[in-house]
Amino acid sequence: MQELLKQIQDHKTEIEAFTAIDEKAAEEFRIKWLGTKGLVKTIMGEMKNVPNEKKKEFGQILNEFKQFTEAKYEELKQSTVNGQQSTASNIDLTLPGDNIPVGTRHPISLMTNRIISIFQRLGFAVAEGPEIEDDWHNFTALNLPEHHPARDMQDTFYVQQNPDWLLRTHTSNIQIREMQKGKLPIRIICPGRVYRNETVSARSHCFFHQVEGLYIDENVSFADLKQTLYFFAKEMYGSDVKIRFRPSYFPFTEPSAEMDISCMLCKGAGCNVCKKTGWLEILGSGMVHPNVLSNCGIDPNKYTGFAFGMGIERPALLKYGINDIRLFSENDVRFLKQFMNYY
Ligand code: 2NM
Repeated sequence: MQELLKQIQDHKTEIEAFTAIDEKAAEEFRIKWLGTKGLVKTIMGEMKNVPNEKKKEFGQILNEFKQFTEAKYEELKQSTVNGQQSTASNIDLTLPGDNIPVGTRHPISLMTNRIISIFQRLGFAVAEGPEIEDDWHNFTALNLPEHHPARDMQDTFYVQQNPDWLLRTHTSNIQIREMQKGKLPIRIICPGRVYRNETVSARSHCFFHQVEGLYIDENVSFADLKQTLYFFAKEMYGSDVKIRFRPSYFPFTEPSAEMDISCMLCKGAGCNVCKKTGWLEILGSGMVHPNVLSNCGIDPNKYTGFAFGMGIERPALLKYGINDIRLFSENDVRFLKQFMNYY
């Protein structure tokens, strides 16, 4: 009889210490102890060996053990509801949850991501590069003559300790670095922050954001440029938008063109935003100048390519109805949180 009492005590110790991490573990507990071949049944079967005068006493002990095991199982079941373990079975699961605030994407990131994903669908890959750049990658390689006004201290931020270094004035340095790697064809889209020494106002800032693109292969033509940018504009601004190309000039492309879309506010009738022209300028583009290709070690007789560039701030102002470019860099949460659920 002592042996039976000890066995029950050992079982209780084991049961007491048991914890279940999920519903499956709780079910395993039930099968082991309370199942039809479980240990509670087995130990109940010991009653037949108990002498008659002890039967009442042992009956009580065994009953109490059974109830103890059943109570433990109920507790395990409760603490593993929905497949999760709660540390205490007295947690009130009906209480409202903690409010954990979610961040919002910056409107400049939203705009950049939209542009990138359109070009990714055409097979362009995202490339990035340094914001602190040397004069050669920012200007010389791009066919900018020695005395071009962009190189002026007035327009560009130079690093004081070393005037060969500057803050990039466009993201073209990424394309230059990519071309230098010599792996062709190239089809890249290059987002990033750029810097120009301008007076900060509601309309312009000393840093802003750009997306540029580059496509180089054999037989890339101006028709490819037009059709790619045409597709982009329709995806970005809607299929009913009108598009026009105007001849332009950049030192790094020849020929060069700027692309306009019909003003989305007045639908071409003329308003303040489009300065009564009915058109909005959205990007610059052109066939990469042969000098730029050879500066980067690419044979301009074998390869041709087109490039384009656009600012992010202006379209973002238009799309989201913002009237001051400085809001983009002030990190005022009252401004930023308005872009909750935007894409
Ligand atoms: C623009 C307009 C036209 C451009 C050219 C190049 C490079 F590196 F391939 F020569 N990158 N970006 C380019 C051409 C940029 O922005 C208005």
